Amino acid sequence: MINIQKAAIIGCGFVGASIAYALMQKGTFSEIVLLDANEKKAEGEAMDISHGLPFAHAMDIYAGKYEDIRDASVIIITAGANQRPGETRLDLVQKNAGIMKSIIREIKRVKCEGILLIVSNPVDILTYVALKESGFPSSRVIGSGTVLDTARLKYILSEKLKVDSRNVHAFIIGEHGDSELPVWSCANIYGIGLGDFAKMKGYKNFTSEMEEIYHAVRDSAYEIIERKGATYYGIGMAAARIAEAIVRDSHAVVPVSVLLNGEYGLSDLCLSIPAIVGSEGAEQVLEIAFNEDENKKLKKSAEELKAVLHTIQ
Ligand code: 6V0
Repeated sequence: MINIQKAAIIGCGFVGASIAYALMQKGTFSEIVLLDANEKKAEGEAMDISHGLPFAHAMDIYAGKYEDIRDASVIIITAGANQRPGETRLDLVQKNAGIMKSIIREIKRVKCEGILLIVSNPVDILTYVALKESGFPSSRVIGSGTVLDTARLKYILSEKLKVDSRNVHAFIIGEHGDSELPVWSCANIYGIGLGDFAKMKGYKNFTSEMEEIYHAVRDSAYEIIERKGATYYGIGMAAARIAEAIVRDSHAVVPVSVLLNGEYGLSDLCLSIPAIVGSEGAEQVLEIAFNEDENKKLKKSAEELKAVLHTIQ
């Protein structure tokens, strides 16, 4: 039996702890189980986050074992090694794919029936690995994908246009990484086309700004890592948003990483496309009429991901 009010977070480093903290503040769940290969770390995070409860919502946050997560409705996986000096990106893929497989084997051993939300990088590759290893239906295995990149796009657009970021409707698709792309053809501010809104704000031509904004979004992680070594607050809120859509069955449209099955002429890989997310996970992958340039760039992003997928043992 699934307990819809219960979440599990596997991997309690910077990212796992930030997701737990965001979920605690939002009061999304009544029970959160933290798991880490380093048990003391999970215990310490559970203690520290619990001390914020008197200022938030009543719930139970504790360090546990796989047996404790059997009935969790959402299992968020952030475990993974970080790149070490001298290590290539492909080395990291092999290492994190190995970690992901071992975690999924444990999840299967205890017969979890919840939705898997993959956050570890490279997220599209690891979502595919988790899907294949688990044998779960594709709706039950989703990656955080470009939900964070989309938030970055909305934020940067809102700063440029001096408008509330919640009024900005724009999204990023494809790989969560260098080949991702913005879907400018769908971008609008409160229903007003991006170009028209930019004109209202005094821009004669917004095209060069758009290119600059895309680069700022794509390179955000590099810029943050250069300054503070890791990124975790933004993804904390992004993952909490996805978990909230599942637990509240809100049918939210979010650009999560999902298995493609012929949509956009692509199949047998996971990448980000806006999907409807509710208690069943990714209920529907939306087939949107992107323009020719966007379709071309999406195909290129898929090709790059496929090339990496072929290297996984
Ligand atoms: P971190 O702070 O090193 O934490 C990783 C944690 O995983 C550590 O506490 C480890 O002990 C734990 N761990 C390792 N192996 C296992 C295992 N087999 N079982 C349980 N726990 C294990 O890294 P950080 O939290 O900064 O990042 C975690 C992952 O998130 C990395 O792969 C990042 O690249 C990725 N991010 C993904 C983002 C996204 O948008 N999808 C954004 C930021 C980071």
